[in-house]
Amino acid sequence: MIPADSFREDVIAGLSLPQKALPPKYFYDARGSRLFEAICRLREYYPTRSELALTRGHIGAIARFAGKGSTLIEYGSGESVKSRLLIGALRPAAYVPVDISEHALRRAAAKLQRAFRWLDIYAVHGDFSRPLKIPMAQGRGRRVVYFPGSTIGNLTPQEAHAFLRMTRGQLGPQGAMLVGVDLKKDTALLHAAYNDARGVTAAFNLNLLARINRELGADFRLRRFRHYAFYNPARGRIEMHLVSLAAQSVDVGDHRFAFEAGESIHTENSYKYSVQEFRALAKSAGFRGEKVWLDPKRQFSLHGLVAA
Ligand code: SAH
Ligand code: AVI
Repeated sequence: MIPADSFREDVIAGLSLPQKALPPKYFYDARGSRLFEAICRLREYYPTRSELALTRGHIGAIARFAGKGSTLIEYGSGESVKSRLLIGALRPAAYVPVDISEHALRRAAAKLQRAFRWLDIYAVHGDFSRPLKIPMAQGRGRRVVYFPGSTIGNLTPQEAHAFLRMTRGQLGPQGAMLVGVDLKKDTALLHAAYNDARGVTAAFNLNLLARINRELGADFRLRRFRHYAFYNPARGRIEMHLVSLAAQSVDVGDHRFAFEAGESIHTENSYKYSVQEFRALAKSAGFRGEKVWLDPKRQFSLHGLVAA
């Protein structure tokens, strides 16, 4: 379970910073998860299509790398769409999807169970940025951690390093990891992917304020904030912000926060890595980059990592 108090504490702490900020893991309430699923189907949002294409194109080699009959653990499993391809090819002994969004997790697990009746599924509702108890059925083969979607890009490089180190410990010397990582590319393509014409990404970003209003009794007026996303080439990341359109104050429970016109709340980073940059990060966390697969347009990468 995600304690309600941590949400309140994180929101108050984030809005008290000189550059106001909110953790992106809170995007994913039931509506947020549905909006993210809609983003994945947008013309402009290439990462999902690219990763699906590369997974389909290299599924044989990916399955040989990961090995059959393993325990497949997926962090940030969401709809578990890409996992279907992997499950079909790997025929794992068990599948452990982990997600902070209970709604997305339960829906995906029920759908998967209908599609793969022979599969043991242990759905874990939890936050992968904190120590988590993962049910590790004994004698269920090698452990393989799957972390697709470039969700690792939503962590800072320091957080990504800590996450990889933790996973390295969980996997043991025989385990393997498959990580989907969005590549650095033409900034116009990046800009379009986070500024779609239909405004779905804007709705996804603003939904965070709606969630804070509903769950924490806050009074954000959504029309007074605008979605703003841009690529920061010096940091190698997309930054998403919500910009206050006017001088205003907002109450979150007993706390009042003042906004100047033009002041922003930083809601998400989405880091983009070259193949070499990500391999170096994985190496610093105790992994060896053994394989890397790219889609035909070379927009997205899937890294096959083993313990160094
Ligand atoms: N793997 C899917 C979904 C990616 S979206 C894909 O590739 O399309 C990111 C997913 O990670 C969402 O389902 C979200 O609910 C989950 N998530 C984000 N932060 C999380 C955290 N700290 N702990 C657990 N799940 C998290
Ligand atoms: C889940 N994550 C990898 C997405 C991304 O691209 O950073 C979340 C997202 N934010 C805006 N659009 C999609």
